[in-house]
Amino acid sequence: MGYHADVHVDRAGLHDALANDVRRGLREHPKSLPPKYFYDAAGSALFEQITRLPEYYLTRAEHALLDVHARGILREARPEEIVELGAGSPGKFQRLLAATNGTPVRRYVPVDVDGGVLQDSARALLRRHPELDVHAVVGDFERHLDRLPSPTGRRLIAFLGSTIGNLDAAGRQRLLVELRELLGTGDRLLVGMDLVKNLAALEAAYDDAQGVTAEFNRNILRVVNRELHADFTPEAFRHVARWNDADSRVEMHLAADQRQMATVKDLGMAVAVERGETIWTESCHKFTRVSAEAMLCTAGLSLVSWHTDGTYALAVGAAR
Ligand code: AVJ
Repeated sequence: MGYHADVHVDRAGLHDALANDVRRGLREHPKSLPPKYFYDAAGSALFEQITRLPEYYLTRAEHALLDVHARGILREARPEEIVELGAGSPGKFQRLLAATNGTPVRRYVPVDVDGGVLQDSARALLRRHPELDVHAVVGDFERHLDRLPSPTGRRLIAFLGSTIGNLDAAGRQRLLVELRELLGTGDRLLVGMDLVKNLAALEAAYDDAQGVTAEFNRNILRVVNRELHADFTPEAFRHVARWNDADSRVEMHLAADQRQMATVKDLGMAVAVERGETIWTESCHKFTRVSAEAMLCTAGLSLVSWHTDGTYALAVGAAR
């Protein structure tokens, strides 16, 4: 009982990962930066604000689906422990816990790169559920899944928030295959994913009227400036969100209307962004039941159940 944390990534490790990703991403054509670096304190606060925007339906849809379907999902899965990947915000796990019926959930294993956030939400959680054992893993779910503690009973691995949409097809397969290997008989995987829908709704969700998403997008340059002593001018970049039909995703870019020079001091690197050039910061892939089932199947998983409001979906998978 209580709180325990295994730390597999610290500030120095995160700095090195950022340095490598930025060096690679800004040399490539097109230039790109990985979306995981949006989330410093300011970026996380902006994302929280996004989740409350009228245009951004995803979080509300997922919460509503969990409120309706979590009981049934847990009744079938009967988990004794829940592993949550990218466990930054506590709302999703709380909804799962509230829906527990029958077998009690004894252990919660949140995985996130932000150890501070994990500790804060664990503390709040333990105040309400002192019987719970919280075993946090401070790490990157794309790199540190081999460091998960061994299971203490039947497991549900939750990957919610449509985070799976940030990964490209190869990244999704890599992760799902790794998750499949972690699933024993009777274990379940719960994935929240956004669905393909009309273009206007998709583009509005990623380009809101108040410009919060634009600020969120530009924040990645503030992170690079601070962490790597760079001197990008975030305000000089325009937020672009567009639907890529061939790849079934909304892409976010930062577009330069004027040529800009910046230096990234910690990398000893000069970066020229030409007029009209873009830095690709995020892809948000959208699924259908058919594409989701195919994705799971290719990774050796079967679709146990599918819960949707037509906008968003919760998929429950198991190892085949
Ligand atoms: C946190 C990855 C699910 O893809 O919708 C929100 C991030 N980006 N607005 C998403 C995001 C712009 C979000 N995810």
